[in-house]
Amino acid sequence: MADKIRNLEIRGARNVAISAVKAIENAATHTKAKTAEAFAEELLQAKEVLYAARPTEPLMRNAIKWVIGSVESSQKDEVKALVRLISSSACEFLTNLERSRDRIAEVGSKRINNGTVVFTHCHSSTVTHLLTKASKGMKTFRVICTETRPLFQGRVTAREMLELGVETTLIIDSATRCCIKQADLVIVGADALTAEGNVVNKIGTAAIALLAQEARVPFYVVSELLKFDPATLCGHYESIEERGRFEIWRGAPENLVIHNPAFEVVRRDFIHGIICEEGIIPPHSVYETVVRKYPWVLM
Ligand code: RI2
Repeated sequence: MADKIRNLEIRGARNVAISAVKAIENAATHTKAKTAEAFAEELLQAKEVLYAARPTEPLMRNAIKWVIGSVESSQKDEVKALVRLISSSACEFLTNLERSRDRIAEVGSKRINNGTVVFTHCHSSTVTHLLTKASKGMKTFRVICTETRPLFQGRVTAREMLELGVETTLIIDSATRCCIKQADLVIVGADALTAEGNVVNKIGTAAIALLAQEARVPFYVVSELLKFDPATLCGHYESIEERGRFEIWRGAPENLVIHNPAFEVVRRDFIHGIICEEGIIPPHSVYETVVRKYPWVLM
């Protein structure tokens, strides 16, 4: 599973977290450990392998923390009982994640009316879930999506929108400035939320936020609160994954330096609101909302 996450067979913060939870559950179910200590050690190893798969994935880390935490805080010492505990906390986590996504769609789809033009970037399953909800609510709106170089995840969004019957326009990333004026709002996903209320998302998002501000188009981020990275509270920067040069130019001259960051930080000043399971909140209140809703994330 870690390999599939690393080579992007599984991608999108949510899908990555779901797969990691399933991998932990699978590892637990197939354990050969005879003692609780040996079982805990196996879980720790699985956690480290998954953590190392992609660095900018706080939702995955929080998910694993929740699932493994059930064993760490348990008094049980029979391995079979601990395996059952992993399965039930994995199931609980996935159910709550699904609920959060539905709640985000319910709240966010109210911002879309007949005739609204939505601008989006990359492919976020949370964004497309929201747009699906709006479309099934019989709203007729239009979507503009960027192709999102170098891996063109915007094409995935475009296909999904067309399948829904939504009028969709695909643009090259560098056409953002000339097209964003047509939009009524920008909605993008998130890979990480930081303690300062900044958002980390696919490379290109910060430029879109700047251009949205210039064009006076409201810029919204949809995100489960569990994308909050508690390490940012302690002064750490969210680490930004650097991807391989071949994604940009296969066969490039060897002495050419190619820089390929997968994500970047969008400063909270550019964000009108974070659409999360607690409603639409200002970015600077992300920390307080996480503390209230998920205190265990900070422990
Ligand atoms: P959901 C993606 O990154 C995009 O940056 C997207 O906005 C974000 O994950 C969140 O996606 P990548 O994994 O969790 O494709 O909303 O590099 O699906």
